[in-house]
Formats: sequence, structure tokens, C-alpha cells
Amino acid sequence: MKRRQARNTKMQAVALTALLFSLATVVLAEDGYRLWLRYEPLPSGARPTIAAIVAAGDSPTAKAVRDELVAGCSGLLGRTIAVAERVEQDGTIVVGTPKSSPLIAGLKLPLTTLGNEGFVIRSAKLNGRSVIAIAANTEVGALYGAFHFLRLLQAQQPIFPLNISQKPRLQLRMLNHWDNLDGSIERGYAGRSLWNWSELPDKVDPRLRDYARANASLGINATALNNVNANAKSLNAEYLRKTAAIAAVFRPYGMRVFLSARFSAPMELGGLKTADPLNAEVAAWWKQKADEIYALIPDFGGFLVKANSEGQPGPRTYNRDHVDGANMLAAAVAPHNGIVIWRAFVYDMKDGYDRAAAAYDNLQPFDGKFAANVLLQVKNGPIDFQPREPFHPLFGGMPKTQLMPELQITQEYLGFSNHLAFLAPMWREFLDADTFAKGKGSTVTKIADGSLYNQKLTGIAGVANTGSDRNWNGHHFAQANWYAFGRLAWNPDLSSKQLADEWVRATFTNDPKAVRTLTRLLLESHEAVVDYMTPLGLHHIMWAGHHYGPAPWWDKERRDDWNPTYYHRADEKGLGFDRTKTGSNSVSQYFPAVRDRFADLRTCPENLLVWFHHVPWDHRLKSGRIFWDELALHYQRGVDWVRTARKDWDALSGVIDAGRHEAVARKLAIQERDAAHWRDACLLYFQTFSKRPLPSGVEKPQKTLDEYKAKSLSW
Ligand code: GCV
Repeated sequence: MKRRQARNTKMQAVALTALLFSLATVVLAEDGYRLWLRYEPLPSGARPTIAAIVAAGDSPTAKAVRDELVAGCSGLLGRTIAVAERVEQDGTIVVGTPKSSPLIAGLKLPLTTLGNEGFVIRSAKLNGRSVIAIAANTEVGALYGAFHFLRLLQAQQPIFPLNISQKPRLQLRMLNHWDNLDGSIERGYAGRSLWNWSELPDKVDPRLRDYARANASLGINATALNNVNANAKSLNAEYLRKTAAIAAVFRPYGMRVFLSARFSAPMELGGLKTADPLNAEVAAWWKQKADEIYALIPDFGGFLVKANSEGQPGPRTYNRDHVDGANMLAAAVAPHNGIVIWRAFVYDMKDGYDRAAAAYDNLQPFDGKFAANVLLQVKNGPIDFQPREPFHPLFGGMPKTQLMPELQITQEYLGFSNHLAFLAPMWREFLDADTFAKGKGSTVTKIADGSLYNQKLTGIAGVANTGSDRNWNGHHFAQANWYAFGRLAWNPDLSSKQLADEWVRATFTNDPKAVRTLTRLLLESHEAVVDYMTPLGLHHIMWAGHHYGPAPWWDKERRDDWNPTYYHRADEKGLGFDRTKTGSNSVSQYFPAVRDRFADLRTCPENLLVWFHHVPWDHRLKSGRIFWDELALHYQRGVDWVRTARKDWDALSGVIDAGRHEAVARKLAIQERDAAHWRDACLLYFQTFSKRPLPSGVEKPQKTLDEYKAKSLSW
């Protein structure tokens, strides 16, 4: 019986590989769908010996492990690598858990400290043969191990001998989708939502499996399906059944589903008169709702909540506080081991207030008061996913609260899916930032991974950039941001260079020259975007509403703090928001070592200068140039970078497949147009205050300021 099963599995594997190959030749002009999981044949000199795959277990996850290794190894080695029943040849891969595989059990590998998601990849001897063992305590751990092994192969890393042992540094590695129930996506630039609500639960788009597989390849293990600007309907019985169908597809890939919860749902769905978190009926409603959800989705992750922010209801609507709200929901999901992720993106408009200080002012006083199953989700910077921000002062500022960084993968303020902007360097800057909370070396990473304050529950979230576009992310290079986020969530110490290198090799090519060019472009791109959008600490000067293109002159929004003029404060004297003692003093929210550095114009990092200071136009910078000249040259530098990037990209036309080459070339042309527009519009406008000429080296603007003011950039 067992033998027949194995033979069937082997035949299935051969058929699967044959299918993959025929698909590869017939259907797959490169369109980006396969992401970093293309498994194209390695150069013939770089193919290690892999003979067969011995994979135990019949569960959906075990099947996913087996399919991935067969497809990956076969693709990369350019020949069918089949499933075998036993180890008979050198170079056999043996994968499984001690429970599912007697071979793995026999190897007695050191798995005890690796938890539910870690894995070991080791060269070993079995039956006198050299094998590669991929072992874990759970099948999902084995899946992560399989993906890691394939990553090594793709990046042409040596695989004999191997001695790798890994486990994720953060527990919850999560995508937050801002997807609406009507299929639109808030701040989404890659088509429509992947969740086909109208067809669910009867029909589940097969693409959802590919989405889960891509996430699992990085170690992403959770996803919040719906927008934090939530519709209560997502919690009704009909939608919960739809969510359960999605959860069933994700489960084999180790992904748990969360839902954004609208705080007023007890009124909208339950017909209650209030959503006051201290009202017994309200608490009972949420408890019953949690029970209903867990009956359908036993591994449901929990709720993500945006409360009392940008018009969303919340506890303060009822004169209660954030802790009352979060802990009431936390109590509802606690019996099911659920989690509440409470967002710290809260800013109240008060006269003369500094928005950058608001989240800290609102949340910090509650340090130590949140329940054990609450995570406070804090954006990387104190304003809102700007091209560059200093780290959020809540990191380090709430030692008794479990914090969870929120990053934005979708490029709301970074050129949507039109601009090449690799965000790993920006995230590195944030993760490496030293808060000095417990002296030197108190980095954000150590807060996020729980090591600084011995935090029990850890996590990180990225606002997803996925959509129904064939290439998932709109721009082929935007895939690199999904990739980098997932890898950093697993190991927040990975370097931007390694991430770029891995991604380029898996996604495009192993051609050495192309790898060098593409990794360089990736690594330089974020700084270039900062240069042509918001150099030297400028922020939030985008066109209001859509946030594409510049509008530093804009002052018509209902709320002052939605206007660019509020943020840059340009006048005859200079530019920038004074956040020191002579201004809002929000710099005092940082620990003294950081505060003093930021607060002194001489020591403040120049790339954050006008974030913290109102800088005189003639202030001398390290370059010896005055501030105005430096600002103008930064804008020019950004444009120059895009021009050179276009040339670099054009030179790769024979190396990169025609489909993707052309698509990226088109995007880079838009990026150059936009960069020049940013430079000209911003410099013309700021020049009305600085009253100085453009320094030499900066090109003459293409249009007049009035023309730039008349019409926003279109995407
Ligand atoms: C989901 C910014 C965005 C909003 C977003 C909000 C948030 O303000 O512009 O679209 O809303 O952040 O993070 O809640």
C-alpha cells in the first residue's frame, strides 16, 4: 500500500514537473507573475548534484513542501528531480519532521530550540549516502526550510556542506491589506483586490494559493484582509464564511487570517444603541462575535483596529480611552488565543499642535496598561510613511507595552507603482535607529524583536502592495519591496545589499554584470526618490488627497495638518518645522542623547534638517554650500539619477526578457518625467521665499509655477 502510494506520488511529481516545464515554454512569456519563484535553470556550471527528494507526510502542508522542492529543484537544475521512497543516491534531499519522517527522527538534529517555525538544513549521511536534511518541528517549519534551501540554490550559494539553523526573530510577520469590500484598495496601485468577495465562498480564485505560497517563501505568516478604515459588514455571518474559505487556502502555507474590526460594529451589525467598550452588552456582543468567528476559523489571528483616527469610531467616541477599547476586544479573543492589534496612528487636531507629537501624546500615558494579548502597532515615523522620517518616538518610549512596527510596502508617498524605490534601505535606517532607551545600542530592532524589554508577543506589519495586476505589484521592481519586507520580518538584521542581491538573482538573472547593475540601482533608488521629492527633511508636501506629485503650495484642506504649508513653513527667513524648544519641542519626546543631537542645528543629521528646524536659506551645510543651493542640488541629483538609471536599464536589454524590459523602461520614463516635475515645481515655489537664483548645475524649470499649480501630475 505504502509502496503504491509512493509510486503514485512519484508519478504525480514527474507529471507536475513536465507540466511546469511545458507551462514555462508555452505560456510564460515573462510577465512577473512568478515573482521570485521562477526557478529558471541555473547556468550549467552552477548546478549542484541533487538526485531525488524523500519527503514524508500527506498533509496539505507536506504536499506543498514536496511540490515546491520538486518544482524548484527540477526548474533550477533543468531536469526532473523526482520524489523517491528511500535514500539510494548521494545528493538526496530528505525533508520532514521527526514525527512524519523516521529518517529525520533518526538524524536527531538539534530542533528543540527552534520552535514551531524554525528549521535546520544540514549535510548528513544516511544509508552511507550524502544527503541534505531539511528538518523542523512542524511541517510549516519544513516548508520554510524548503524555501530557504531553494533560495540558496537560486542565489548560487554553495550547498555542500550545509549547516544552517534558523528561526524567525518576530512572531507575527504580517501583511495589512487596505482592501475594501467592493474590490477597491485604499492606496493600492496594482489593480483590484485579490479577494473576490462576490464569488466567495463557493469560488476561490486559485491565485490565492499562489499569494499564500509567495508569502510562505518569505516566512510571512499572517494577513489582515480588509482595510483598517473598516466596513462592519466584514464581520457579518455571510462575510465570515467568505473569510473562512480564504483562511482554508492560506492554512497549509502557515498563514493566519486577521480582520480589521470597525469599533462601532455592535451598533451596525448588532443593533445596539452604543459601542461603549465598558457597556456589558457591547462586551458580550464582541465575545459572541469572537466565538462565532473561531467556530468557523479555529486559527483566526484576531482583530486589527484603527480607532479614533481620521473619522473612524473608537472608544473616545464614548469618553473612554484606548486601553478600555483595546482590552475589551482583547478579552473577547483571549479565550481563543487571539490577538488585538491596536493602531497608534492617532492624531487629534488641537490649535497650534504638532502632528508629529500627537501619537506619543495620545498613547504614551497608557504604557503598561494594555492586556497581554494586545500589540500596539506603530508606524515607522511619527507622521505618515513619508519618503524619509525619523523613527517614531514611541519606540523606546513605552517599555511596558508590546509594540509592533507598521511599515508601508505600497508606495503611497513614493510614486505609487510608477517609481522604482527599493524600500529596504529606508527600513534598515529605521530598524537600525538607536533610541538610546536603555543606553547606546537600544535599536528599534531590539524593541521590535522583544529583546530590549523582554516583550513576550512580537510582530511587524507591512501595508501590502499586492493587487490583481498580473505582476502582483504594478511595477516589476515593487516586488522587491514585498520580498524585502518579508525577509526582514523573518530576520530584521539582513542587509539591504543581501536582499537586493537575492531578489535580483531569483527574479531576473544571475548574469554577473546585470546583478551588479540591478543591485546598485535598487540600493541607490530610495535616496534618489528622497532627493527629487523631499530632500533634507522635507515631508508631506505631496498633492493633497492622492499624494502623487508635489503641491508644497497647498493650503486649502479642511484640517490645517493636511496641508503641505503646515509642514514646510517656508518664509523669507527659511524653511522647515521648528520642533525644538523654540518651536513645538516635540523633539523632547526622544531620549536625551537623540533629542540633543536632533535639536542642535549643528549636529542634526542633514537628511532630517528641516524636519526639526526652521533652517535659514543661507545656513552653511557640511558641503560648504548654503542651504538653498544644497536643496536645489539635491532635487537635481534625484533627476540625474533617474536619467542614469534609464541608461543602465536600457543597456540590459539583451539580458532581461523583452516583456519585463519594456514594461520597466516605460515606468522609468514616467519616473524621469515626474522627478523633473517635482524638482521644478518645488524649486519654483520655494524660490518665491528664498529669493535666490538656482545654483549652477541645476536645470532651468520646464514650466512656470502657475502651470505646476494648475494641474497635478497624473499617474
Ligand atoms: C487607511 C494615511 C493614508 C490613509 C490611511 C491612513 C492610515 O493617512 O493616507 O489612506 O488609511 O494613513 O494609516 O490609517
